[in-house]
Amino acid sequence: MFNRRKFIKASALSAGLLAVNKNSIAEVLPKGKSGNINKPIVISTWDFGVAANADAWKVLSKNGRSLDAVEQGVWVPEADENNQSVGYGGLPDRDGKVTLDACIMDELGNCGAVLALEHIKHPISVARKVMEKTPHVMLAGDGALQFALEQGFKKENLLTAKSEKDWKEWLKTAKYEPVINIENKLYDKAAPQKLPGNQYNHDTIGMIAMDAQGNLSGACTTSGMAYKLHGRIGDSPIIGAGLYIDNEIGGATSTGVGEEVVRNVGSFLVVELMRQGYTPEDACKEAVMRIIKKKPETAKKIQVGFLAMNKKGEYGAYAIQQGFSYAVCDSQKQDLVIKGKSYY
Ligand code: SD4
Repeated sequence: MFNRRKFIKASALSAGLLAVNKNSIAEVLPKGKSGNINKPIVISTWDFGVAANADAWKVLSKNGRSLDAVEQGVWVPEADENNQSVGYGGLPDRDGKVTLDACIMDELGNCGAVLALEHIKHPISVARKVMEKTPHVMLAGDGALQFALEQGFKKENLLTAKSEKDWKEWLKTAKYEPVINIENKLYDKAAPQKLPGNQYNHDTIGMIAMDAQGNLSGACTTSGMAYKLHGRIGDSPIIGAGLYIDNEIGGATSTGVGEEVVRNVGSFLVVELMRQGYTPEDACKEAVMRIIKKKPETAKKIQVGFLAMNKKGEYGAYAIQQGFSYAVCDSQKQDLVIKGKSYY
């Protein structure tokens, strides 16, 4: 964990000066002063981002690489069987198959993705292998599974008893009605919502980190819309839609109904708006406004949220509907949850 005393002392002494050992945590300065960069830092979508950020921080606080931080961070919800949104325990498609989407991107513009991958608990790590071990960016379905097995990943049953029960309940009506902010409803362990099985529909963790070297990486991983058509792919594994990193400018990720994000190439748009000088929050807001403008009637009924960070370590979010939250972990605070602003 970060040494707070050392940090306070160093910041007070240097009073904004950056003349400290390059690898020292004392280089981490509070944001808000011109020229200062808030790093290392990690942000991620929804309340469940707190636990994911904590594991990412283990890497970042030891001067590790942001790529390792985001991979390890999102392992937490991927492995959590109580999180019916990501990885193991995720809700299945309408045929009862858990199909996972994930992508990862580093500071050099390298990226990898898996689409509709079955039977592998950590799709983000398969996405990273696609990035590092193949000349390709995306692998889908059986091909992605075959590649994962060749890389030594273990084949597992990802459909838990709870998710199977919910799916069977859903089959009784088989209605497809996305519920707004379902991630938080599912995650609220203190007050679990007793939603009928046909209401669990969308879930994702998107994470962006900047390491002590100032390099940005991102990861996005999901079981997608619950009870989707078999083979349906959302925004989450699509570079530019569910995630985009440009190490000169910043990074963005999205959550919510992926179809609307894909239509607007949402995360790429957010990064390009930051390039034009928008703050992270304003860039996310503009991306949301494009979705609303294009399909105002659809937008009233769905949730889409964007989360972004720029090269100064400033961050912000904006969503169509109220209730979108995100988690922040930096040198000042490790378990911050922020309610993002929204249009409605
Ligand atoms: C998808 N964007 O598959 C994902 C789901 C999601 O919050 O993010 N839900 O469309």
